[in-house]
Amino acid sequence: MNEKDTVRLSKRLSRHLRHAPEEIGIQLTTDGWTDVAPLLAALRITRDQLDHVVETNNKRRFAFDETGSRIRANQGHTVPVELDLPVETPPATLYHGTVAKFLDAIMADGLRPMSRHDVHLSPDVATAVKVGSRRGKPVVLAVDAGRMHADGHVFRLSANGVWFTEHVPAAYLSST
Ligand code: HQG
Repeated sequence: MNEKDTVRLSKRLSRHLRHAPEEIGIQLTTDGWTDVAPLLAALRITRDQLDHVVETNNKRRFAFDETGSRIRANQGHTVPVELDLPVETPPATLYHGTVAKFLDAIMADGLRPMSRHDVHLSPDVATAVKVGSRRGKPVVLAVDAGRMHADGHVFRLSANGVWFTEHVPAAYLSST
């Protein structure tokens, strides 16, 4: 598969493993898994093609279970799933990439999960710049994760290095 086809398949997988499984007639378990065989049939792809996308994905967006017979998205769902991600102590500072038009609302209400399950935070500025760039000229906010953690906020870490928390009150945010 060339790069373009790989990215296209990655986007189809994200769509169906995070947002719209019913569109291709697959079902997700409560923890987000789906059987590989029906997925291959529904997407009309081979196991080799699926393996290639999972292995080469730049953000490790997908993971197989121990048996290799099930797959799930590591993060980013809008359908209800319980990923049971581990609670972890965050680094002192995390980052959130966004765009200027959201800043007034964010500084009034803090960071909210919007359509996802949690607020997504990045471990470094470069990653946050990429996240913000999806929507326009990126603006990166620093999150005082050390103080949030000390104040009792819970942080979870995905298999691909994205940090999650339920809400970041504006008092923990600053510009970078
Ligand atoms: C903004 C991609 C108004 C928030 C990325 C963001 C990430 C508010 C947008 C992952 C707000 C939500 C998630 C508030 C937050 N008022 N706007 N109170 N609080 N916002 O896409 O973080 O490539 O749901 O700043 O790389 O942009 O899909 O979240 O702009 O890891 O794997 O509301 O998606 O990963 O947008 O991105 P999103 P996000 P993948």
